[in-house]
Amino acid sequence: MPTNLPTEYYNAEKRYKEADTPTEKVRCLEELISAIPKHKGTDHLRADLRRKLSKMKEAAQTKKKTGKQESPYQIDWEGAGRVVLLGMANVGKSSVLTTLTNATPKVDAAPFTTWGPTPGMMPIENIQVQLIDTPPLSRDHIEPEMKDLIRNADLVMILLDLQAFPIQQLEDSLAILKGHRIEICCRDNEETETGRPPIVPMIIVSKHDDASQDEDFEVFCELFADEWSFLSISTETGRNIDQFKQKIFDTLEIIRIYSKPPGKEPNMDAPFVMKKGGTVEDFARKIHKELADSLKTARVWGSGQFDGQQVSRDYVLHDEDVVELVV
Ligand SMILES: Nc1nc2c(ncn2[C@@H]2O[C@H](COP(=O)(O)OP(=O)(O)O)[C@@H](O)[C@H]2O)c(=O)[nH]1
Ligand SMILES: [Mg+2]
Repeated sequence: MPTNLPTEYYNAEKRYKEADTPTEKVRCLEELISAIPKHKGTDHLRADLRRKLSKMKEAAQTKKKTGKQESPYQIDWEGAGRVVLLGMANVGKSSVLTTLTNATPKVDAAPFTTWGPTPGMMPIENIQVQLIDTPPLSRDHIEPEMKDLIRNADLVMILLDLQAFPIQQLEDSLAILKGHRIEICCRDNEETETGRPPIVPMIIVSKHDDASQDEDFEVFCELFADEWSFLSISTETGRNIDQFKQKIFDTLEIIRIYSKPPGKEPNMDAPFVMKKGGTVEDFARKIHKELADSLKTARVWGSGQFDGQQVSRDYVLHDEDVVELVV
């Protein structure tokens, strides 16, 4: 075992040992491998971990295929990002899903009506984002697969009910997640106990139906103003729903790129979605790996200095750019 491994390696190793499911172990192994500095002294270690990784990937796959009953947590990734809705019972999680997506989970004033996760697709302008409704947070138990779902989400959302002691709910929700070793922090540069990268949730205050509740919301915000920022919504009256969608779009840090075949009009209805900071080369690779290899140059409409500007493969694209790849 080489001795000069960085701290990230040992942190990742700790997470690997604690991982609850094959899927989570795969993720940790990948982190572990990428934390090893590349030189001769680490060749063996890397080869060893790669072997482990490929075995673990198989295990994760087989588990998916042979599980007697397919787990409700095996949800296909769809759309431009995955948002997991968390919160205590009755805070309006299922209402968000029914109002904003095509899904139909049970909405009920009786607590604990949602037992498994339910996905739905929410349109935001011309893209779709996957929302996943989940069972209420419970101090006693959390499914290992639920932990995976939370840790792997693109965005974790905690809902609080403005009409039912939101201060207490925020404190309880955070304490429960911490208790289950899910590292929720209000900033992404915060250190966590396990060394895992922190999850920075979006906190949404629900059931802010009309102006008569403005004061309650303001008081609540003031209490936590140093740490968190909040958006309040109402699925009942539609209040702030557009802002809610916009906030999700912004937090996902994605851009939409339209592909323009040479000599043709771009298809503006079906953008490719990429991470912010993506380049022309990343875009080409998204379409086809070989296209990225044979790419010579590209033309850009939108963020360029002028329409149809010729740019190189490392040009950084912006939201709603139209790109013509030249091979
Ligand atoms: N006034 C009001 N009630 C809401 C709103 N959203 C949900 N509710 C009600 O709150 C209760 C719990 O909602 P539900 O979505 O099932 O909560 P969940 O347990 O977190 O999934 C139901 O009776 C809903 O009708 C809202 O925006 N305003
Ligand atoms: Mg529910």
